[in-house]
Amino acid sequence: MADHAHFTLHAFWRTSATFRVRVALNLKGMVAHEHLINLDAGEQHSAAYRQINPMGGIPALVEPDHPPITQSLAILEFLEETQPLPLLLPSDRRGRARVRSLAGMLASDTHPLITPRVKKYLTTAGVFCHGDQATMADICLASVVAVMQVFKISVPDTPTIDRIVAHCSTLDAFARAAPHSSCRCQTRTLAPIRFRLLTLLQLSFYRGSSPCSMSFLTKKVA
Ligand SMILES: N[C@@H](CCC(=O)N[C@@H](CS)C(=O)NCC(=O)O)C(=O)O
Repeated sequence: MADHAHFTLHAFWRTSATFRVRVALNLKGMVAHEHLINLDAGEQHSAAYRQINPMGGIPALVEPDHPPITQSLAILEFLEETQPLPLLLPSDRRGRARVRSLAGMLASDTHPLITPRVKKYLTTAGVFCHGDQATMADICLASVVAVMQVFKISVPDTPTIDRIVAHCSTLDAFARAAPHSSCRCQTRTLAPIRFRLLTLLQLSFYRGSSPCSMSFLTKKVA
């Protein structure tokens, strides 16, 4: 096992971003000393940790005498260059682009709403996310919740999100754009569509098709 124990990984047991780095370290047979940053106790906001990552997010990988590396995907790229085998990126450039695209989608596009600082921000907002009229932030928030409702996915304990979205839905612009209102979908079609969505998302990873395309949602379910 390669000794990279001079690396310190600022980590917390529960987080997906830390998990990504741990798996990469394990696959590459690398060892890093873990330093716990207790997110529940708010240690990510301490002055000492803000020196390491001013954004207050974990993970951060620190190598003595070098600037800390934040952002889990940047850390994975760094580990890939430090210890190339086994490869975490395909050897062809199109394959690399596809894997980076999938990783970005999973780590960036789907990650943020559940992380404490975003959740906290959204639980201290007012009628809207920002100020007293709907902004792009409300449009984006409502869009995520609208699609989650279509697939009957709920996130408990988000009263402010619920309040903002409920308020948005009283506005004509939001109500007319709602999935059920614009496509006149029938509730009974949702279960097989949800199944198809999950299955196709899984299969697309193995077959090389794009999991981002929504066209399959409109196809008739056998
Ligand atoms: N895009 C960053 C996300 C970092 C991040 O938000 N980490 C979460 C834990 S998964 C965190 O530190 N949250 C602390 C907070 O929001 O206060 C990455 O992939 O490293």
